[in-house]
Amino acid sequence: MRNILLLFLAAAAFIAIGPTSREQQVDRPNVIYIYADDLGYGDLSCYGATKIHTPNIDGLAASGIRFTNGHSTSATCTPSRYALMTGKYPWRKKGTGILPGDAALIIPTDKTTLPNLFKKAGYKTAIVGKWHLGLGYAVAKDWNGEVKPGPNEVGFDYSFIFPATADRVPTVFLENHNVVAQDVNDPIAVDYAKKVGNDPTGKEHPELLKLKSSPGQGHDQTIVNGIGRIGYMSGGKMARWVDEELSSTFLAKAEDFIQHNQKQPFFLYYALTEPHVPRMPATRFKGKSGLGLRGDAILQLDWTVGEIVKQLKYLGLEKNTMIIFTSDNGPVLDDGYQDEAVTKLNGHTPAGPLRGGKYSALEGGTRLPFIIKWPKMIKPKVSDALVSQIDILASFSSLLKQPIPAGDATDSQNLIDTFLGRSNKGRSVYVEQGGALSIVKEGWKFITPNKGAAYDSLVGIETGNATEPQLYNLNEDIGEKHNLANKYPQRVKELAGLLQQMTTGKK
Ligand code: NG6
Ligand code: CA
Repeated sequence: MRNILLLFLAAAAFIAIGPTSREQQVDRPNVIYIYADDLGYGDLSCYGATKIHTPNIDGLAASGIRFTNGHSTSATCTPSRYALMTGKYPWRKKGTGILPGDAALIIPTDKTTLPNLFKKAGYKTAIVGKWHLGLGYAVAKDWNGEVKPGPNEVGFDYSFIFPATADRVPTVFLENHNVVAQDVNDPIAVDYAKKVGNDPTGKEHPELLKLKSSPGQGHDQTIVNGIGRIGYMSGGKMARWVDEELSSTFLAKAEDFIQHNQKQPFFLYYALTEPHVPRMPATRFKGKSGLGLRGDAILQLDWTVGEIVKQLKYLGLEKNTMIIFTSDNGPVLDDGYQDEAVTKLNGHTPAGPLRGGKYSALEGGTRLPFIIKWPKMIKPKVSDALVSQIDILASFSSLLKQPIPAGDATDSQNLIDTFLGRSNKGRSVYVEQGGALSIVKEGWKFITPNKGAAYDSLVGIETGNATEPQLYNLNEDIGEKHNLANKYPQRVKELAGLLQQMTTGKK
């Protein structure tokens, strides 16, 4: 009887998943989206860096497509990630700026998101790494119970994250809904307005710091692992991360997920923290680059990518796994800590030929390394098409044949042929968000006039702000050196009008 039952179950399983699933496995790649944090256009040797060598990421570029005009939507983290997840421009929605570590979730749980699109297509989905899109329903929440909604509610089957940035409290990991290694006898409290508990702060006790904060930038509240953070926390002594172990912890979790899901299509959103501040790589990388801790963190990032590729090869998954490698915003040297990024720069140019960097409306803010490798389908090449992370959602909707309901992901364009190298046509119109909004149309870029300072002296970056209109011909002037607004007033008018129409719906 038992044998008959087993036979019946096996037959039923074959009918249910047999041929279709095999076909799907051939068609459908595993997808690993590797997101660096604050990595600039000029930070990799495959993008022209000569003072630092990144052989593993160069390897992705050599066997895949290296985009020279690939973008995030924004020059900071939260909005870029919001766009990637939702397929909507972040500037359309209030509250999508850089979030504190105790913010509520800003991604809708009832709309199409990148992970739930994959899930609908039968993929196993996971996020490992930095989240920075808020958790729970409100700022006030209990970090000692289940913290939700969060990544699991927006489409990730599995999540292993830290909540915000490496420089913000709480400095803990969450695995699905719970803080890892929490202790009922040492509950965690978090506050961004006032001090909680008795932990020393960087402001009161600078002598306890192993990494000094930069004057005038903050990062001098609760000290964790010898580093002053933004925000106050108490408790959770066992749960607090050690910065030097962040990267290897995420790597181990990513490898576990790949290992466990090797027999079915999976989507892994692997959001690394390098080279965001505080740059505190594993001890074995310290001093290795000669460019200070920022360079060392980039070497750690490159090594990590190499480990993932190695694992895919070992499991026989390399051929049918698509790796997308990019960054959430442009580079910054002094982002709050005196870590020698400035003093040991040694001629390295983190933004390459671009002007500006993180926070900036200039190209350095959103034009980033952007590489896609999928050995089975993609032939190596360099593509100059204008592509954005916001287009990943609609492009996978097309590849996986999962239609997007009306009203969702409305800013995302299907560029799957461009992402797979079958076409060189990118977007014709694109909006970039630095402090000010810019619009690019067919290689011409207009930056909205505004009153902000032209130079942010705290971080040492040109912001792109100017009271007069700016117009650049990016096809000939990638470094935005020649403002052509006076020469082409008609073009300025056209682009300003188009941007206004896109942002306000009015002509
Ligand atoms: C800024 C922080 C900076 C960094 C950034 C977020 C100050 C003065 N600076 O506000 O250190 O944390 O936010 O970076 O607080 S991002 O890559 O996540 O957008
Ligand atoms: Ca970032």
